[in-house]
Amino acid sequence: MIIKVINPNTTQSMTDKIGATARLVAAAGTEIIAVSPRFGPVSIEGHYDEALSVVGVLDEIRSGEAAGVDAYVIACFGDPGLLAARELASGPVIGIAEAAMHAASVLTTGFSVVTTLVRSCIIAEHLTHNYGMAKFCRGIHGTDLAVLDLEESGSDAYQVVLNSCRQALATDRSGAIVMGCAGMSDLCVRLQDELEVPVIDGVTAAIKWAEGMVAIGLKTSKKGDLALPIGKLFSGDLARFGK
Ligand code: 5HY
Repeated sequence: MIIKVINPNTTQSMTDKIGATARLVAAAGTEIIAVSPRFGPVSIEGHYDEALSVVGVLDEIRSGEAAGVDAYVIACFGDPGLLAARELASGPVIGIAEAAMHAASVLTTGFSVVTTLVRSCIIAEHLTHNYGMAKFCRGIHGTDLAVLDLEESGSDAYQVVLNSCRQALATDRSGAIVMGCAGMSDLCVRLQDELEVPVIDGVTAAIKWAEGMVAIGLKTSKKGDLALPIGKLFSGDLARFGK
């Protein structure tokens, strides 16, 4: 099976890291294609960035459908464009926030999210309600690390995230940590060893979930709101997205 992992920001080093993390857990026979859109923001740290990243995500879904991709992972913790992507896709589309929260909810009765900027915490909070995970989410904590700080080798990002995880576990009385950024996917194993609680990365959780659904023949429903988009004219820069 082919799983296309879409990093909605355009930072190739982060896409390469996300791809490497995904390949570490992918089953034999699963081909991982990790991509960034050809256009969009270098990082997503708020509503504006997220809104403008969605067209790039949809462009990658469209080319994936033409290439016979079996499933997709949207590798940004805001799960940008998730429902619109499901309209276009025949196979399952999983968001990393959705996957991480659901995985956490079967491992503990209360988890904490540790993410990047404080200003993007509200996006995660909205998702906990959208996904019915609010009753499991005991707190969302911003480290005020910029997303691209996670790409700086030699930075103190790991220590900042570790300290924030420790504080979250104590303050929230939670039993697990959900990583609130795809750029943190490579920190999980080490954090889990140090914290001795489950530390859940959405990239790996989404890969295993997608693999499982493809393996049992499940596809996105084309009945109702996730049916293929209605063909119509789009103008200007979006003209090529129309019929
Ligand atoms: C992410 N931004 O996973 C989110 C994290 C965040 O560019 N990749 C990004 O801060 O919302």
